[in-house]
Amino acid sequence: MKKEWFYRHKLLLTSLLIVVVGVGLLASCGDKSDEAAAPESSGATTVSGDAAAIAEARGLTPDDILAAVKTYTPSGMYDEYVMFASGGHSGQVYVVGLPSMRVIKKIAVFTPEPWQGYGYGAQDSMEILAEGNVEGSDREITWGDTHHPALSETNGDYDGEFLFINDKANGRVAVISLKDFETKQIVKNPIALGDHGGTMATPNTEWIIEGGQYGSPLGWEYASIEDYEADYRGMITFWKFDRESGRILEDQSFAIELPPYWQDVCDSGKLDSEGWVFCNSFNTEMATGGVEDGNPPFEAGASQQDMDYLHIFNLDKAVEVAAAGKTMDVKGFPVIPLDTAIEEGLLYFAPEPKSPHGVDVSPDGQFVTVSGKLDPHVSVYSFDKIQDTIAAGNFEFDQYGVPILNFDDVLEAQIEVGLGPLHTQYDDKGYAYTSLFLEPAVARWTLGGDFSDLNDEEDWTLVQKTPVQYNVGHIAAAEGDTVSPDGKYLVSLNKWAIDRFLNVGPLLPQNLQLLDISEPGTTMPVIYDLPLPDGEPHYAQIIKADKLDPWEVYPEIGWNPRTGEVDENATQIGEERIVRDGNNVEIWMTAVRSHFTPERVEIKQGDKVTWHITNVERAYDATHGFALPLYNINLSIEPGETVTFEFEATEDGVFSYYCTEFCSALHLEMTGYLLVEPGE
Ligand code: CUK
Ligand code: CUA
Repeated sequence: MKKEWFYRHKLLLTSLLIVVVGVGLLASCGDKSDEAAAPESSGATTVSGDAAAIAEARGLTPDDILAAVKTYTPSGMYDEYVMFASGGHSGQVYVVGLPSMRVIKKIAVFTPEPWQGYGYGAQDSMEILAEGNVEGSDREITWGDTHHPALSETNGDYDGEFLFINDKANGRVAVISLKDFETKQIVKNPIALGDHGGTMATPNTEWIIEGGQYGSPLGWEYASIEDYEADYRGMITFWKFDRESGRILEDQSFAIELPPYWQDVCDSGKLDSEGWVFCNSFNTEMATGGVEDGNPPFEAGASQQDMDYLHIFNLDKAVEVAAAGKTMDVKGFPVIPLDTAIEEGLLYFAPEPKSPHGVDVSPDGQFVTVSGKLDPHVSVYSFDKIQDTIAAGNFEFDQYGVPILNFDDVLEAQIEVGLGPLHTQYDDKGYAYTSLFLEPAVARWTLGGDFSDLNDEEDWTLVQKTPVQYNVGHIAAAEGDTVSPDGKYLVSLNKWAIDRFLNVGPLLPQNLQLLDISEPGTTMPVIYDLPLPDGEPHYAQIIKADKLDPWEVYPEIGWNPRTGEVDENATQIGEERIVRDGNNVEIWMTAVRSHFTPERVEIKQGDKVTWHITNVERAYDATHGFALPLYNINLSIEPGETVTFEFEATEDGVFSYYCTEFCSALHLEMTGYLLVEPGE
């Protein structure tokens, strides 16, 4: 059957290959950014029949070949886009090139990671991880559940400087510098143990949004679940970000107390709606579980009502109210009380159908798209209508006194897109895209308003669906959260992968599928499958690669990546030394191909050791590792970097330390002895 088909299409295949290669050759003669310098063509000029034969042998269709041509990235050619995908409960972030879908890096964030020497002795990483522990608790938290990466923005466009990400499990937010793709800071939310509506950045990254999820007493003090409505609360936190220091300023941040509905995903307003923030909620029923006591289970109890509440925040005003000190203190953190938020006009609700999940502001800031998991429509709210309705002051109120805007007054359109709509993205052609978890598919529909002029299609109409494999959560479009999306590519972050890859046992990878959305109309093919062998990547953001400008090596020898300056213990060649002061031993070491200096460190059991290593290399990619057995020390020292680690020499014996990166032909000789003489 397949064979027959092939012969019928052989001519088409061959001509397609010839066209494709011809185009490729033309492109390779054309302008190419110096960054994307590819190796010279090897001189082959025609496609022999071999390519068609290979395609036949592999059972490839013309569409497959087209997909390959769109994504195949020869050795040395660079990708056009970079995707930052959450690593879910791996507590990390993945860096993926588009369109090749090659995984380029992972970034350790909430979880120790040995390759990067993150959390295995290196003081800077130990301190960052420790920042994420809960104050007043001696428990160490060594993982996180990352959901929503947010690139820093300038005037609503990704600027390539910083990345933020939340930890849903423990209510934390991390700051990553895109100069070295390393985590610089973790802040623990003092008033909540979990979060979900984070992270999102405001259009100039003044504020990082962290919305809550499961209701709990603020500060998680014990309160009986029977007193849920009285004692449990929701929250949203606004973290002040300081671009110059590259840090969240905890003492300039604040939260707003909310009713104990389960706040879900949030998005920042932009352009027209800049200064406003939108979050979904579900379980406005305030179900408290207890199926074992005869209560409705959560999945039913939290889905009884037809409507939940879109939360609409006036952030600009909230900042003023917080600055005026109209806050209460929860665990040392300023929280605007719910009553104050209502009085000051910081918080409004709009009904939203039905168990909503995604909320996404359109590129012009004019529309807010909400998807109800149990409703086949997306509901699109107009920001202007929201403003008019607020100004008219015609409200109902929920049981906590929060003003509720009339649904029909603020709704712009409802589009039936399919089953289980979750998240929406936008492109440059006036389309919106919504993931359909249950179908599973990605739906393309026309966004009305200013965008509709670009299309022949009707406003607010479903145009097409592309099936994906399988159940899709978020989707991410190129520059899709900015004021000027690029279109071109969309990645479907699928939760189920069942028959897409070889069987690797009961735990499967996630399937990230690349869709080509460059053609208007009804074409939107899947062109690549990336199995991601790690925690579930909930959301991703995709930035044009040329907006990133990371360092190749650290700016100066002795750089401390945490402080962003030369470390006081930076050690140049010739300055290496071991200094003893009582039973404190301090070591200043250098690493360069292919030796550590010193190569022998002799100490006594019980000594307190402080050890600094400076990689004095200036060559790109000349990273050295440092591994010390039994003491659980493992470092990655990038060119120019100074790393410090400390330990107490409780164990005597002979310990070979060695470099873990195969850095030169004599890498195996890059080693040394730590000799710990037994104490009395
Ligand atoms: S969430 Cu996981 S698919 Cu945390 Cu944004 Cu929707
Ligand atoms: Cu340095 Cu191997």
